[in-house]
Amino acid sequence: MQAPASGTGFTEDRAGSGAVTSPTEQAQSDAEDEGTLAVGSLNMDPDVVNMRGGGRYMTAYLELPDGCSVLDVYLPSVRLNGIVRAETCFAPELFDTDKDGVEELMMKFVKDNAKKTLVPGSSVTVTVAGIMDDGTPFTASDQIKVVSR
Ligand SMILES: [Ca+2]
Ligand SMILES: [Ca+2]
Repeated sequence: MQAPASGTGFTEDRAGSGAVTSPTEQAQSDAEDEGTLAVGSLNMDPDVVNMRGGGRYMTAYLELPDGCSVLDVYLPSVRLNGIVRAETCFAPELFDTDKDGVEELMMKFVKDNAKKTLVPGSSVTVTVAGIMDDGTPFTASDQIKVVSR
């Protein structure tokens, strides 16, 4: 294997960054690295989804870590379980469903579309992910129960 020639610093840096960056260095670079994934927390409502049940929407309450405002979420980028788009017809509304003093953004997903990504089970992971206005990606997951009757 041949070492990268001088002048290919960009490639060299990219190749090395994953292997040699310590957690401390990673944290220090967060401010300037807009690509760092923000892992938030998610509260789905309802907690139990009936595959045959009614209701037009599933509601997701998204909380993001310190330094990220949920109001900066770029809604058209948001997907539930990688597929289902968040409805963009609702004005942003903030709640604090877990009463921890950090506000959550409410998002709605068409239930019939969300069901296509679900299988019955007692602990089914629902992930909501997207990007912020500045390009920072975020993800958050919750567990719900999915029943088939
Ligand atoms: Ca819930
Ligand atoms: Ca909260």
